[in-house]
Amino acid sequence: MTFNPIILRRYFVLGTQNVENESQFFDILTTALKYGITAFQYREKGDGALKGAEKYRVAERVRDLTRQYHVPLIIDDDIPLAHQIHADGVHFGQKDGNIIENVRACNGMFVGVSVTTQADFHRVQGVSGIDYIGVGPIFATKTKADANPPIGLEGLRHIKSISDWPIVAIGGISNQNIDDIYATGINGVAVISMISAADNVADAVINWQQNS
Ligand code: TPS
Repeated sequence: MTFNPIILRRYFVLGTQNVENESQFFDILTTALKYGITAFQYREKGDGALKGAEKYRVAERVRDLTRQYHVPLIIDDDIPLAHQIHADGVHFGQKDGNIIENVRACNGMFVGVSVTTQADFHRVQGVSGIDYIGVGPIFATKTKADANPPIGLEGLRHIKSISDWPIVAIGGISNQNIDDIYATGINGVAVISMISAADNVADAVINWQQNS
């Protein structure tokens, strides 16, 4: 799939480790797709994450569901899985191996890379084949155990000022601060807990659509 930055607008990230069980995972994902997320990242990582055949089985169902709703599917840091299930893109962290080799191995799929600091940005600057950067954490997040210190709106504005890549902001984004994020003029917002921990997932996604 050719990359269009419009898909970054409402970018939902989820793995089974973020929720109670697999059935809740698919309930939340289906609701999010139905009410208007524009991209989905399957991120099976951290304590309680599935591996091997189990991860593959869930990923296949995720592929079918995202196709049904015409929403692009991005796989976090798993190139073989992404190829196997014909994902649209792959997302990498700064510690997920060599970015030039990763980009090469993603032939046909688009590529996103996480950036926290200016040093991270300079590490990937000039690498061709990167389609967007995920900038954050913007605010404190409880969802990623090994998260870097938050960079705040100032940090986001700074990376935006030096980057030619489309930007999706992530980390600690909630109803309380999402307007400030969009106001910076970045392409989109990525969230886990704003949706996965909402009392009412449908309302949360509808609200997101109205605020974006
Ligand atoms: C597009 N990342 C940075 S903060 C965070 C994650 C997973 C936790 C967000 O949870 N950019 C993209 N994808 C990624 N996986 C990352 C960065 C890494 P919450 O919204 O609950 O704070």
